[in-house]
Amino acid sequence: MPWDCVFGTAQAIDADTRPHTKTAAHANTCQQTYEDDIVKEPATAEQAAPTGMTKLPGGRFTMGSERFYPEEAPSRTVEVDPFWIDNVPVTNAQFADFVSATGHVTLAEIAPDPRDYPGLLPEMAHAGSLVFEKTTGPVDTTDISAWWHFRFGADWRHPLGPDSTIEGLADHPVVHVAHADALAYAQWANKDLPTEAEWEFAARGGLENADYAWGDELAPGGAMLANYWQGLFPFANQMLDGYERTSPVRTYQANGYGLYDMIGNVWEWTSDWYVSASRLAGARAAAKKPSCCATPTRQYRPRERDSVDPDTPDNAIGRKVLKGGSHLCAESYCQRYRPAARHPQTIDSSTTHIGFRCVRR
Ligand SMILES: [Ca+2]
Repeated sequence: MPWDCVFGTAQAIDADTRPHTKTAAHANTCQQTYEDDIVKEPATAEQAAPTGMTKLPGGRFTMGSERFYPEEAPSRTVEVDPFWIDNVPVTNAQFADFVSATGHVTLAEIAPDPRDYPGLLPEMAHAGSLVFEKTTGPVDTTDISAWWHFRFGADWRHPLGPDSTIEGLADHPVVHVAHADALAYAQWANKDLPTEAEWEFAARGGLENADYAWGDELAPGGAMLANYWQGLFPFANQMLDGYERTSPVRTYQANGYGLYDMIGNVWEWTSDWYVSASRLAGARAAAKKPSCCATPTRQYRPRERDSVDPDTPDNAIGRKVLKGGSHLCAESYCQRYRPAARHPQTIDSSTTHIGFRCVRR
C-alpha cells in the first residue's frame, strides 16, 4: 500500500542495474558463444503510425550510469528493437476518455482489503492516495512521512484530496495511478507499458551515455529543461522552472527524439520488475555457465517475487521500476532527473508524482 512507500529517498538503494541479463548467442553444438553485454528486447512487429507517438529506431545503447547512484550501475550495452512511444505522458484528459469509455475505477478509489494487508489499522482501510506536502522548514530527510501523507479521497480526479479537482489540469500528466491502472489504460489503447530499457533508450534521445536527456549539464546557462525541484527539499522550492507540482506536458523542450517530459514532471511506470544488484548479478553468473548440449538461458527477466523488498518481508507486494524522476527530484536531495535513474515502487502505490506513458511494438 502507499503507506509502505519508501519513495523519493536519497538513500543509496541496494539495487541494480540490469533489468534483463544478457543474451547468450549459442551455436548448435556444445560450443557456445556468449555476448556478455548485449541484452535483446523481445521481437516486435511493425505497426501503422499511431497518433501522438514517435517511432524510435531501436539499436544498441549504453544503459545505466556509474556516476550517480549504485542502483544504476554498471553501465552496460543494451539493444532494443524499434518501437513506438507516446510523445508525452498520459494526461488527465486522455485518462478521462479512458475512464469514460471503460468505467475503470483506479486502485486509489477502492478501499484496501485488510486481508491483503496484515496489520492494517482499521481506521486506515479507506480509499485514498499519497499526497506530497512541503514542510515548513528543514526536516530529517530520512523520514519521508514528513512530506508524504496518505489522504482519504485523493485520487486522479482529486489530486490533493476530496476537495480538490483537476479543473485546469487537463493537459497535466494524470497522477494517483497504480501500475494496474496504467496497464489497463495501455491495453485499452492497444498499447503497452515500456520496458525499462525501452524507456531509457527513448529518454536518452540519441545521446550516448550523457548524464541528462539533453547533455551533460543539468541547467546549461541556467536554462530549465525539465520540471524538477530547485532549492532545498522538501521546504524551499524556488520554482525557477515555473511549477511547484506537475506542469502541462510539452512545457519544456523535447529531447532528441522529439519526446516531451521524459525527465521530471512525473515518474513513469515501466513493465519491469525491480531487482537488486546482488540478485541480478547471481542470475547473470548462473546464465553464463556453459552447459553442454543444453540450451542456455537466453534472457533473464526478473519475476515478481524477485522484486519484493528484502527489508520488508511482511510486505510481499512486487515492485516495478519507475523511470524519469519527477517534480520532486532536487539537486539538494535526489538527483534522479536523469535517464539512467531508476526507483523501485510497489505496484499498488499511487501518489501525486507518478504517472506513465505507453509504447506500441
Ligand atoms: Ca518545478
